[in-house]
Amino acid sequence: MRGFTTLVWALPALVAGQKPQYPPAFPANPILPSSINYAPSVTPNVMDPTAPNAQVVCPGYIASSIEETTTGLTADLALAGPACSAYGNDIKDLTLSVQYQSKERLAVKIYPKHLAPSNQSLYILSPSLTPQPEVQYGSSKSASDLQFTWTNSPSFQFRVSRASSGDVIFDTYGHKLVFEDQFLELVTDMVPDYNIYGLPENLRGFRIPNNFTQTFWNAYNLDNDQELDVNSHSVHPVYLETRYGNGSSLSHGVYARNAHGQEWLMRDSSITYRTIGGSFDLYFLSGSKPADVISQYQTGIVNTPYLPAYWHLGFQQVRWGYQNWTNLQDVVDAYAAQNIQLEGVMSDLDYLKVNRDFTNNPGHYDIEPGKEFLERLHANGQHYMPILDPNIYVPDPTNFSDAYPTYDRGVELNAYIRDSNASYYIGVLWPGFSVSPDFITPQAHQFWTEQIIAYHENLAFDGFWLDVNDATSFCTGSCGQGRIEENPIHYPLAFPGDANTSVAVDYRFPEMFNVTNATEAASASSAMMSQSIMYPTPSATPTPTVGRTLATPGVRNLTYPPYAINNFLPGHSLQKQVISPDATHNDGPFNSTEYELHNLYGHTSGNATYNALKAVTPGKRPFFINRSTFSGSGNFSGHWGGDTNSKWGNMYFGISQALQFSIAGITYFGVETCGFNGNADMELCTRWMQLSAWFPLYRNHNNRNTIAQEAYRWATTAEATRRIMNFRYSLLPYSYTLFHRANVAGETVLRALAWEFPDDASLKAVETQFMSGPALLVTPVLAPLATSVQGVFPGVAEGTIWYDLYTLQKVNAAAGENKTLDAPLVHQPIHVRGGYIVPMQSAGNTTKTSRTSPWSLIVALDKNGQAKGELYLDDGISLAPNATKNVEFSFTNNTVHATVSGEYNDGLPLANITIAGISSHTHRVSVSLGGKACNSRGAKFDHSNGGVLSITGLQHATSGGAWSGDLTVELQ
Ligand code: MIG
Repeated sequence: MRGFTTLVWALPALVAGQKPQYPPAFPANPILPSSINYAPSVTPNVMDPTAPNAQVVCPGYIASSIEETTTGLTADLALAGPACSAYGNDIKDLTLSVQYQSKERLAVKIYPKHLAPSNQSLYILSPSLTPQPEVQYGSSKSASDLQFTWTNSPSFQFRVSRASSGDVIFDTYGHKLVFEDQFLELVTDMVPDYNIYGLPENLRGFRIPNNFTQTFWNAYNLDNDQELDVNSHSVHPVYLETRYGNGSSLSHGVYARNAHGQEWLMRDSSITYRTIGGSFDLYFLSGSKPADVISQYQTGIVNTPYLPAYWHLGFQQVRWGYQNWTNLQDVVDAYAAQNIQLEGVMSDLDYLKVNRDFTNNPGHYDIEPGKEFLERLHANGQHYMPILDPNIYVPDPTNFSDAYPTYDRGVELNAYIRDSNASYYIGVLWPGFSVSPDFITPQAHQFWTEQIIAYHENLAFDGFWLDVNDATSFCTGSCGQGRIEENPIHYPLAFPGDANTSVAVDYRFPEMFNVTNATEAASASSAMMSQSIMYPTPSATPTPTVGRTLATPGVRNLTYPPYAINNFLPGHSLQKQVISPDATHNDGPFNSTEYELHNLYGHTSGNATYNALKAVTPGKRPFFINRSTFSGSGNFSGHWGGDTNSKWGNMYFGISQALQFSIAGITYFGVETCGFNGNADMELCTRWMQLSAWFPLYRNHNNRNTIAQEAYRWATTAEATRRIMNFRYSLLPYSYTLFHRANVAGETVLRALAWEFPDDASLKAVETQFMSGPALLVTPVLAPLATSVQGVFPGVAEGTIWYDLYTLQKVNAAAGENKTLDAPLVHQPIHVRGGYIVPMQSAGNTTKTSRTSPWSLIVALDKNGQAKGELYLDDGISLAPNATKNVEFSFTNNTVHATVSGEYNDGLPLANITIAGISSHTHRVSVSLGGKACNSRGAKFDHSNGGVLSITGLQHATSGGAWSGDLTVELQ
């Protein structure tokens, strides 16, 4: 038994009733020295007061040979003076192309005029990597909402403005254009106190501050993955800007299609956009409401989010440290025993043999018992999704028993990324020295698909979550070169849960635990102290600092480019903890390097995984969530919000993170409920289970070295979870319809208050409340020790009525009032907006059984006594369903109308209609379906709950299927 388990047991009250979580068997591999992970430090440019200012030292460009057409213009741009070589080699001749691509979209591209085919990939981001929209048929300058103007004095500058009002939305006048091989810069003036949103991924507030530097370089920090305000796992260079005035607002969007390392410097009156390569490939979207901008970005540029399968909307449990199938079965059984819905369980690395892809950990996760486990799970309508890492273990060639056919197959296909010496790039990840499939090549896709299909033949898993495609490596450079005989090597960092290390047990608890559980908190902190004394963290050996590198004519410095972005990892180097930027791809003459493609590794590996999963179950929608994403990833993947901490603040920022990703078109998003690192306590976990119940991806995930936090671990958490899941599962028809709207029209599932009520400037920074679709307002409790919460009720000044979803009683709130709402621990305030009809089915224990319940409607009346809503139905699993159904609901003249189109019929009756905000005293209804009168015998009416009319027992009238034809229910 590992020594640290005694420390766990030093916290008796915390672990009462819990099974110990042992780390998985890991052979006593040699441990790599931590020096293998050192990379020289750099000083980020934004912290270097001596760094040259390109706006001062560079000459700018002059435009000539302008050619205008009806859809735009082209011009030559020539460097307007001697090269400045600020942070690279100036490109002397550029091409400008302006395209009025559609009424709402204007594209401005600036790229080198003379491009040798062999270095094309350095500058032009191929449309095969992420969508690049073209001019739409019928577009023209005269029909555009946007206008492009430019000048040559004193050098080339441009503006984008709104045609109707002349408002300038992007303005480089007064600033120079800088275009070097390793540095591009563009500055736009901004209005005072500008409101911009988006630019994921970054854990920060919803409205981006006007003094903020956003660095984009995908990275993963094992020690503190969820640091605020820094670069993270994804890159989406898109923002939404809203300008308020005179009781209304106008919004527009800007997308900069460039995947290089980059920085956006938000300053008081300007934004400076800098990249370390590529070209300017800018898209301006005219809005003019936030929802329009988001939809224009998704439908017009990156493609809309995929439609999840119905079951993806159920709740998922995972933790790092589930030892074996029995352990997973126990979790499944415990959820069932506690009567809490569980749609799926996931495995972390534990299921793999020494962390090698497509294997099974012998004695723990053997295939035969796995098959039995999966059969039981599937029979219950539940699912199993293991983790997958995109790195392949390199076996020790001198040790026959270390053979790993998966690796050999990749070699045969030439499927791996290379180092600059043409051999494979060998980094370090969980299994030891490993290579990485080169997902920009067809052979890597073939390799991946073959492996995934073969693995699925052994074990009928239901999807993947793809991790560490940031692309992580725990050493600097191709460190395994010449050393693979040492494999399987143990990577150089302390692994959470590794015995005899400072991270064997994570003793951290959420804030206020010391107040609510003082004795245990004291025992945890003394245990933490003794662990850190016993196993001190080795102090980092200081690394030399590389001074600012200078531009070298004709050569790019891939690992230490002259402009240093503020990568948050220790030392800031671009080589830190990732596949090094000088690694090379197998794309023939292009010789692409990771320098250009780093931020796309998650996107391309994700795409390969999604396609492989489609091949595994042809015609069905794969379950796939991706750790690292880029613009366009939402079309095939979901995303989890990283290794968040069990802290109240982390839970809080998850809301903003979800809204950021909604802008970016990654709809299937969720965070690690109850927190990943550190220990959750009952209260935090309860509030977090409530909050995440609104996030599309609803999963509870936990690190290896912390106490268990499944929703059934604490009685109060279990009770609160049952209550909120009852809503989540009853509302599945409503949320699935939202997903359908996202898929067909780029609408979002989660919405900021500012998007639903765009003219109310007081909502511009609200990040403590949000909406699920247009009808539901969520006011989560985000602080410890609270029994109430404050929230606003938007639109009240214009007559919007809100109803408490639990009681359907009208909220009595004044315009702008920050109203205090009761929120005891098991309760989360939810409100429904007058004017909306919400279709529901009562919750079963899985999404599948929920789908067999009779229908019910909540009709929440607006100030005119009216409401509307919609419902989309299909089989919930097919990529191209052979039948669908759309139902449009309305309530007018005391009648519910449901107008249907499409052939899908679930045969389920409509049982209940609950109308909120009604005064009439009905005792009879007349129902007609498909034009025929129905017998409504059995209907019951209840007016006893003031202003609410409950009609129950309607099922007899619509027994052949409520939506089998147009339906009317008239109150009489
Ligand atoms: O190297 O698999 O975000 O969910 O549990 C990365 C172990 C480690 C990071 C993932 C997390 C997962 C963990 N992984």
